[in-house]
Amino acid sequence: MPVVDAAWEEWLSSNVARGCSPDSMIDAMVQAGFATQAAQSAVHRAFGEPPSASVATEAALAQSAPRTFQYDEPPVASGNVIRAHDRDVRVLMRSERPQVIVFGDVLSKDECAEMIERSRHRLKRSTTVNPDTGKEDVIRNRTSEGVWYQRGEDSFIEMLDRRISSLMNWPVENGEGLQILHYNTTGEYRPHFDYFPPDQPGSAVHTAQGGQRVATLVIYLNDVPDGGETIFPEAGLSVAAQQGGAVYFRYMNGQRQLDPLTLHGGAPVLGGDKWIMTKWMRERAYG
Ligand code: PD2
Ligand code: ZN
Repeated sequence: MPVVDAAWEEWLSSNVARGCSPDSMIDAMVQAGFATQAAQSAVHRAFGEPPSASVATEAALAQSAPRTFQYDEPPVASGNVIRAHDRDVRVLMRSERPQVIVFGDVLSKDECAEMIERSRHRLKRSTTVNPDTGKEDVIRNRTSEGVWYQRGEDSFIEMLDRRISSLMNWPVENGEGLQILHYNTTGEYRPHFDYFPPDQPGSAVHTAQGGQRVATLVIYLNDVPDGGETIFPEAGLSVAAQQGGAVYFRYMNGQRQLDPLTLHGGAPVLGGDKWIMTKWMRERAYG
């Protein structure tokens, strides 16, 4: 459980000295697992402001310390091979904290090629959710192009939706439509959370329908010659893109807590290009 120990005090004073804004520091502490009130209180103190009446003492601070994320059982089946609707999928690696599973053979080579060919002419520059407004912005930290497919758009997409839902063991109705992303050489997706941060005003627009995102499956549609790994910088994990393989990660538990260790990104593509297909699952039926 994060507490404002000597290391955090050092972090607070050096960020104040570097001229960081209080809001950016509070955001960073919340992302590291602190309760918003505890983060606000520590940051205001670091800026030399007197504690407000509502968050006065160290005791109050300790009490408002966040409950750490509780790792409950993920829904994905156990075993080394999982029957996913119409296909046997191999489990290559499992991590418990954060909950990450690497799969092989989620799609065949032909299915990967078919998804790429269908998508090539439909690509549009990718957007990211603006945390303040909830609107989609084209921004620098996501250099890729993408296309969305409606759930069950045709029989091929429907089969993939069913296979993925079966593998993630989460209802097909709770899934967002599949998204295809294409990165050219140098393209990347800087580290981010796939969940909508509850303390950011723009998130409400996105969670109004279907609730929070609970888990992601990123499927690699081609072998990337160099770079382009999916990275989890807080966990020190990196997953290489191999055609037909996939990485699953789960960030919301049964108590609706969110796991900050699932911070992840797409590392820069150093050679060739990279195609992925992503499925995000929600708490409830979506769309
Ligand atoms: O391209 C990836 O590996 C990647 C990494 C992180 C994709 C996403 N996130 C995403 O689409 O959310
Ligand atoms: Zn992501």
